[in-house]
Amino acid sequence: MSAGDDSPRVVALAGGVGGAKLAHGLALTGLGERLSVVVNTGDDFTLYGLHISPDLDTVLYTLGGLANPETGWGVAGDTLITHEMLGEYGIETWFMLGDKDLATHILRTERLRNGDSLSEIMGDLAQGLGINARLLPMTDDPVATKLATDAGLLDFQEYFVRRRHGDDVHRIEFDGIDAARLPEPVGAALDSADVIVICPSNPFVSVDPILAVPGLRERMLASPAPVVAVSPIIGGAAVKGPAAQMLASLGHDVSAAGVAAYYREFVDVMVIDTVDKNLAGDVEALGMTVAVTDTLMQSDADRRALAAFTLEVGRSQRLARAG
Ligand code: FO1
Repeated sequence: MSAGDDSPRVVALAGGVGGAKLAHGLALTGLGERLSVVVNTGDDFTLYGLHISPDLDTVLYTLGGLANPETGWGVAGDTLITHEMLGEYGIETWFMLGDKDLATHILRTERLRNGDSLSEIMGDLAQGLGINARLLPMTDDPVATKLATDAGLLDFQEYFVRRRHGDDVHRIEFDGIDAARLPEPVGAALDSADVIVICPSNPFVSVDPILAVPGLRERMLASPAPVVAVSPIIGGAAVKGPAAQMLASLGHDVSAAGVAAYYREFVDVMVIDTVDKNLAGDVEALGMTVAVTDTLMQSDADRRALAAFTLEVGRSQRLARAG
């Protein structure tokens, strides 16, 4: 369905399950191809010779209505027959690849080997699943998130999956980021956006890598679009994943206000959950506008409602700017 010309052009920065859920909510508001989702690729890695892009695939499957509802990642109802056979051979199988999921990795790996870009590949996969939104990798160049912990410098999936993100993180690096080029579709989407949404993703390993792509942050700040962020922290805890633990070990306040403080240089409006409405004053004291609503997404209706709220907040911020 192509969106009407009156609907806003939206760029959403997303990574992980929470990010994919709000990106899905934005798509459910009927934005069609006026929604561009810029996705973190710092979690990408090679397994069994296959190029795995966990955050891109989580957004792909979620917008395609295929995502496993329990985990948020992987394909609903997928089987693990190949996974089990690998185990038969004594191969370490701590990273579970479903049989349907493998189709994505096989196709992506073959096309990368043929010289296609990650952007081209993901665009075709999205089209194949009937997705109108544009699925845009933050870069087509290799970037690998690494985490400095007491157990040493860990690759992302080693930290996140194998060690169940149990280690305290003291520093985070994005290997390859200095050479990462900004894809023109990402720059162009930021330039022409009416609103830019920072999805409720992990600030450190989902949002930061995207903003670290040379030129991306500058294009976002130069864009006339207001930047609206949804807090991934509700009531001092992360909905999913290590965001709260990372806020603590990296020295930030473990709250929606702590996330707001972390985002204050580039976010105009901070959307926080109703349970955190007592923090609204703290967020405003940072010089940010605050908006309070229910941000826990437990259904498609929740996703759509939060997306609509976020777009409305962005619209009124844009009107306020216009004066
Ligand atoms: N997360 C896990 O905790 N265990 C897994 O075995 C696992 C497999 C997996 C396969 C494909 C995929 O796209 C994601 C997968 N994830 C798994 C999630 C993944 O580690 C995270 O979604 C991101 O890397 C961080 O958001």
